[in-house]
Amino acid sequence: MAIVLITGATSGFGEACAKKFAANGYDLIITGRRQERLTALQEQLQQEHKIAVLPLCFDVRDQQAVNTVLGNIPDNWKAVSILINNAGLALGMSSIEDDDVSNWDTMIDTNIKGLLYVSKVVIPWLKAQRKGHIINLGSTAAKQVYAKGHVYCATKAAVDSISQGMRIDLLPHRIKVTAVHPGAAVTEFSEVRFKGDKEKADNFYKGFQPLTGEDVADTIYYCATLPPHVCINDLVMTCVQQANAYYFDKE
Ligand code: NDP
Ligand code: 8X3
Repeated sequence: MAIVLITGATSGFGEACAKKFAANGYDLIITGRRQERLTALQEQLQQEHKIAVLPLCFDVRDQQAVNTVLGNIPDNWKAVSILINNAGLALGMSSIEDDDVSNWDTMIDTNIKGLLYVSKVVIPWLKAQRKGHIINLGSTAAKQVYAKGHVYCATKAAVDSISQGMRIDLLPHRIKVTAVHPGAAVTEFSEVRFKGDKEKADNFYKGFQPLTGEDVADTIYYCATLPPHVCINDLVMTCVQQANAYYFDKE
């Protein structure tokens, strides 16, 4: 069966994608920094779906770790069909002059450079097969900037641009590139953004019914299973109470 490599599979969209693709018989490479979650997901999916799962624990910001860990997997696992570049985060929500430089560094290093490091290793594997699909997680924040979103929005705009560039450069190799841009979705995203402040995280989702990880995974699965000659290039999805990155109709 085909192999899907999902970065950031220890929670949220990545975990939901792992479950969706596993339920449909795909073998999986799942990555993240939390080994115990990777092991638990591996055991669960292997048992429930009789598929093969390779868990890889590394930080996408560490280029050497990305190269070593991914580069050293057995050759049969390098026949990846679909790469889902999902690992990412927002940190903080302050006016630009009040924000911490370390938040900016982490977001830029993870959302932009991490995605590039992983792609750099995997693209030759896809090229060798003369087919494949890269699915990058952008955001509505790639399309409009919201107040106090500055650097996070910029990292997702970069994902949008990188996806467009990848699509052009990989066209001769028949590799599809899809950027999926979800709006507000309830995952661990806001808890991470507000550094464990559960009240602030919960408040973010008050007054509207956000997307779920499963909504996004279903959409990614749809994009990934279209006929070989069809590619969705750019897809923006929101819950019904959200019109763009900053405009909501809350109760
Ligand atoms: P979660 O916080 O639930 O999941 C994020 C995942 O990324 C985790 O598995 C985490 O794993 C992984 N990750 C974060 N930093 C690193 C790192 N340095 N190295 C390796 N893995 C890392 O958030 P979501 O599922 O919501 O977010 C997934 C993607 O979707 C992100 O790119 C996010 O920006 C984007 N997005 C989210 C939206 C939302 O409203 N939730 C909307 C639009 C886009 P671990 O901690 O184990 O390393
Ligand atoms: C994540 C969605 O609205 O918090 O990209 O920016 S939002």
